[in-house]
Amino acid sequence: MTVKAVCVFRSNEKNVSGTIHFTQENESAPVHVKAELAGLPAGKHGFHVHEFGDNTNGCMSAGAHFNPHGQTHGAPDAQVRHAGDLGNVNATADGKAALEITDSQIKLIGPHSIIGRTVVVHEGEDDLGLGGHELSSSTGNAGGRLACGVIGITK
Ligand SMILES: [Cu+2]
Ligand SMILES: [Zn+2]
Repeated sequence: MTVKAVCVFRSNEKNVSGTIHFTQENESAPVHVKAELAGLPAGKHGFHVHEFGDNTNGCMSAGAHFNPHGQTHGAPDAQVRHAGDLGNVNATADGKAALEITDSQIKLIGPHSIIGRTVVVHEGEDDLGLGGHELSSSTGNAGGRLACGVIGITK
């Protein structure tokens, strides 16, 4: 049975807004991700699923990248990556970013479901683990957290 989820970035001090839709048709199918964001500085911004659905202290309470398999950080198309590593969104000069991907590591069904976790968009570009910075292998050195929202189930 198809499972659908949605994440909304609510109004925040940075005025970043957006909606991300996730769809998984069955337990072995990849997840379709469609994001439309606005209010971003032009350029690339790290885009990840983080571990917790906790925004008590803003986006910081979401914890680290969702990493149920104990891997190092990587690109969405890399063999070795955190499950939550969705790469970057790329904002145009008007501040809008659209992303539509299919991903085989995030799940909406089963023990490693991302439902109830948080999507974070970062200030800087995710170097996909290749930047040579000490943070490259944990966060992609993507900088602070611009906006976030909890992933919830929908119909
Ligand atoms: Cu992140
Ligand atoms: Zn990561």
